[in-house]
Amino acid sequence: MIRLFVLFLPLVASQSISGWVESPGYPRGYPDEAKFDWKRCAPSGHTLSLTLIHLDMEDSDECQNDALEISNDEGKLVSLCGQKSYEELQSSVNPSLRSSPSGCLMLSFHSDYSNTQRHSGFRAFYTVQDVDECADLDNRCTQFCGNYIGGYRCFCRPGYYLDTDDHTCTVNCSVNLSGSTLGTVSSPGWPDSYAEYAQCSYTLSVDDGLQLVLEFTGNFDIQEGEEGECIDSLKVKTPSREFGPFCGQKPPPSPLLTGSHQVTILFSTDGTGTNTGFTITYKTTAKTCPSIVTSNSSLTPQLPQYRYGDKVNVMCDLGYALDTSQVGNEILSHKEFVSWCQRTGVWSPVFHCEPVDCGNPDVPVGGPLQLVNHNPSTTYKDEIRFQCESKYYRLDRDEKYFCDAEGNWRSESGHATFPKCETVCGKTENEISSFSRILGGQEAQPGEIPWQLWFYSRRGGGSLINDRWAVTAAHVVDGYEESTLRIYGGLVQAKGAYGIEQRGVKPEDAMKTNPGLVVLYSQKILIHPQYQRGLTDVERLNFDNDIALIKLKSRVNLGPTILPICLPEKKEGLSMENKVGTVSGWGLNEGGVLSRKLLHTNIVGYPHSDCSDTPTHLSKLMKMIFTENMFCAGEQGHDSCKGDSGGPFFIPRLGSGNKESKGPYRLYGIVSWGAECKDKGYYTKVENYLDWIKETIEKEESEE
Ligand SMILES: *[C@@H]1O[C@H](CO)[C@@H](O)[C@H](O)[C@H]1NC(C)=O
Ligand SMILES: *[C@@H]1O[C@H](CO)[C@@H](O)[C@H](O)[C@H]1NC(C)=O
Ligand SMILES: *[C@@H]1O[C@H](CO)[C@@H](O)[C@H](O)[C@H]1NC(C)=O
Ligand SMILES: [Ca+2]
Ligand SMILES: [Ca+2]
Ligand SMILES: [Ca+2]
Repeated sequence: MIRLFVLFLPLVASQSISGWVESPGYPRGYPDEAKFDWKRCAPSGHTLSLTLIHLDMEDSDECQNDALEISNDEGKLVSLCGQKSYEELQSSVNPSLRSSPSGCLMLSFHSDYSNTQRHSGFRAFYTVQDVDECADLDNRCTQFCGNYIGGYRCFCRPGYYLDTDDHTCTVNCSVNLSGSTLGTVSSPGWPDSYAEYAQCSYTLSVDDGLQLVLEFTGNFDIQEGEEGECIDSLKVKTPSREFGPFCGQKPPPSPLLTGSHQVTILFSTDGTGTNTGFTITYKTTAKTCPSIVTSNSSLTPQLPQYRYGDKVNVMCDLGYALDTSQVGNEILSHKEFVSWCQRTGVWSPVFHCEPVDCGNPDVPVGGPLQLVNHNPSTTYKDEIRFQCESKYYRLDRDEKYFCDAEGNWRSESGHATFPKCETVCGKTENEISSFSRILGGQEAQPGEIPWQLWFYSRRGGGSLINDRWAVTAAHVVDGYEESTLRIYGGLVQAKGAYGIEQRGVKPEDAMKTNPGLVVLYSQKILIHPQYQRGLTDVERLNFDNDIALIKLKSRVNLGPTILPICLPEKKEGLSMENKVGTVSGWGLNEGGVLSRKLLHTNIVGYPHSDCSDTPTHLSKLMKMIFTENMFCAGEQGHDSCKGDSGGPFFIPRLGSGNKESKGPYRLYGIVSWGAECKDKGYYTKVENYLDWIKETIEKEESEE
């Protein structure tokens, strides 16, 4: 038979846990200039205490000479000298000589150089004691506390278990009720007050075609704060929703249709209160589909509940449409699709209604029309505005456009087409008051007649009528329909043009030294179809319809020296008799030479009777035919002449066009022909060609 002998060793083997400590030489007396330090620490869960049983040292003020100092981890406890009896020590000193739990005590003794008499010193007994953690009301055990030597332990009442923090007593209230379709769930302890520090989780899970329905039966009483906040709380969670937290005395709306076949009931409590909790009866019912299939749409038919197998038409709301990338047989139109309620309570198929997008407005590239905001947002109800690139244009309609529900931009007043930038016509940048004619004319100032054009190669004039078109007389360009004509604008001194035409200066260079000069090129020349083309001067007896349109190669960059003139507003069948206007050009002047400067003069329309057929400039025997498409005008010594052909006759006379009542300048005549350059010239009556001009331009631009 084997016997086991067990040897119990002290807990702290290296240092004994009780014993004596005394001054050097005790009890015979301590020497001068002695120094003695001592330190002991308590094992964990213990304190160390010291009991002085004898003290006999030299006495001095504040123990300056010889002293015994005792301290713990928190600081000095006492500083001693002189004599004290055991009773004195027990009552006033010893109770304080204690370390903190698991802390240390330090003792320091020293003597100075002399003693008047012999002193025996001190003697003390040290020992360790268990800490009674349970005596501390702040011990963290939520139910019972048990002290033992070197530690403590929390205990729980029956039915509770100690949580992993070793202090909290809690209950096992989490249940997995998966598969159960009918039953009850109650707070732990029901119908008595529920457990403290509970974290209950009840898991319910049924077939995915069913939804769980919760009914709160019996009392409902969950601790609530004064502000209505939940101190303890009940929550019901499904994968997609959360109900609660619930608390107080009023049960949640019952029955609670969770819409889900998976539900977790969560109940959590704190350490206070005596409330009784809840009891829930759970059961199941078939799942229903939500009354919304997708946002921004409506359903037909409208039912209070949709069940498995129900079919609905889903129609996107106004301003929303199905994304065109979505495909499926169920899509009925760009706004509508069919969906079915599935057994699992979801709709299928589901397409999404997106806000209608009008896209970036299609503003013609390179034109004067611009968006005020270059990067607009372009979905349903978004707004855009237009502007023109410069002050030389004006919007024909200045209104806001909105993206409508069909994805089109539409104006406030319902227009589907964007506005146009029309050239501002018949206005000069600086109206110069002084003025005077060609024959008997005055020189024009830069920018004074900014619509005046000059065809050097044809020795003729023209007028700019918008940023792309000019008019001239048909006879000026007859035979040149196939050529690209160089046309000068912004010219008052001919030298810029002469440099280009006669000395081979490059147009770019000429423009650098003549800042107002603009060089344009014709793209297409359109002579009036009823003009008799290809006749020689000798053959010609008829200048009827002496008008041509010139389409320029590119948009004119309008500026102070090149601006268009307006056309007459409408055909009024006006007699030009006594109408005063200005004619301008580069024609022969009084000296019979071509002018090097742009000249202008004011003339007056003659009565019709004075304009009748008149001898040609070639022969007094042959008469030029006068037609309704002409008028004649002049003044003694003031007339247009050879070389002025194609140039403008405009009303009001120069210098008065910017005055509100008179302006803008309008092109009433085109210099056409005359017998002699004296006092009467013949002009094409522009008023008669307004329709032809409009239709021709529209036709040409629509073909671009
Ligand atoms: C409660 O649960 C804990 C941890 O899940 C377990 O350790 C303990 O034994 C249980 N107690 C009871 C009474 O069921
Ligand atoms: C509950 O039990 C079911 C089986 O009965 C299991 O599949 C499921 O994972 C469990 N849920 C939880 C939360 O423990
Ligand atoms: C469209 O649906 C979204 C998301 O549901 C919502 O925020 C928005 O208000 C809806 N728009 C309209 C016009 O109803
Ligand atoms: Ca001394
Ligand atoms: Ca203890
Ligand atoms: Ca509570």
